[in-house]
Amino acid sequence: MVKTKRKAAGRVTWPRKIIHIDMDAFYAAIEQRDHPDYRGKPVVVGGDPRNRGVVSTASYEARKYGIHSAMPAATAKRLCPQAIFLRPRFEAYRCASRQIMSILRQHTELVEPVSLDEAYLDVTKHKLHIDNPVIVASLIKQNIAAVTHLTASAGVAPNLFLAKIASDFQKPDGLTVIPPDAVQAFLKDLPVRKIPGVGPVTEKGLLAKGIKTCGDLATLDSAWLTRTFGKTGLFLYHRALGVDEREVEPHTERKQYSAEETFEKDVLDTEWLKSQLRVYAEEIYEGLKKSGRMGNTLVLKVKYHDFEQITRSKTFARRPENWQEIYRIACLLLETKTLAGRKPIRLLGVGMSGLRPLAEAAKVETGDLFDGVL
Ligand code: TTP
Ligand code: MG
Repeated sequence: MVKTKRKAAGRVTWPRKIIHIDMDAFYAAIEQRDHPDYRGKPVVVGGDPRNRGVVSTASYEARKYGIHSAMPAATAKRLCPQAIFLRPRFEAYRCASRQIMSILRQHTELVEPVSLDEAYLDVTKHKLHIDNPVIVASLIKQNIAAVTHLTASAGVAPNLFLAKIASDFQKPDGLTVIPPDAVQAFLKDLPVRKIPGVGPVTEKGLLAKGIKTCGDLATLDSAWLTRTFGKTGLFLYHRALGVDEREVEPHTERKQYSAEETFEKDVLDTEWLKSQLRVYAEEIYEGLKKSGRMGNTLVLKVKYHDFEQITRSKTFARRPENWQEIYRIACLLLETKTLAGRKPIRLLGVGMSGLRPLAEAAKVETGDLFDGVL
């Protein structure tokens, strides 16, 4: 079904040739590269396990003990006391990231970096006229290994979401191809949770209706899915059929990072709105940290039931060091600068602007931003 050899691209016609590259255990792999003593050992990069630090990532040796990103570092220490615990060195990670992105641009200008260690490429028209995208992906992996001494996993598919699933399929050092003629077979047994964007809550809603796989989703009526799950229903239906029309968008780094949602019903309950702010705050904090940046201004966006839209912002004295700080300021703005609780709200969002590389922010502002935080 999923082919990993070059012949996979064979004679099939590719409507688009998309590659997703994702580095393996990125921060931890760089630490092992730069400190030969750490190779082959469990390495955990993140905050201080003695404080309230959180794991940024763990080497594959450490993952065997159940350690993973976003876990409290103290829990990681309990699971594997002998692991090597390190604070992040963002400058080293950004340097490797720049090398990787420049290798990708040797193949096409259509490169969309998603975070420091992840990017999409559209190689439908390859710069050096290499037709077979599997050969391109394999060359990229070799180039990255030669220049950075790090391993990457690659996914090759006819669209972005399939390429992303593919790159994750055989980590580490994987190369997974989903040729156009294998898409349906690949999706048939794929658990819904594997669709990027489907988190635990959506998964639970789908499982409650007996929908386990993309194959299950594809047999359903799209109108029923839309009625039952709103906009998400249609999104899921398309993904289950292997449809993803998004283009690879080469961009400079985003100026703002945000999360927002239009609710199915207008909401008056302030406590419920605050529970949404908590979700956005966590998402924004983790997302920004993953991209190696942090903002200094929080923007709260509210659209009332009558479509009147307002934004309220607040600049932090120093960049937030955890999601709770973002959450606290968002709640403050909601409670003091909007009509929440008095006028029904149909859309709520939080954004961060004034984005800066984390290492730079740390140097400039506190000198020790990461202690006990990441
Ligand atoms: P990922 O690509 O999600 O993870 P990874 O590269 O460490 O491991 P793999 O891809 O092999 O599963 O994230 C890239 C880097 O982003 C990661 O090395 C550290 C950072 N990161 C965080 O700081 N916090 C997080 O919650 C996550 C998921 C990643
Ligand atoms: Mg990675």
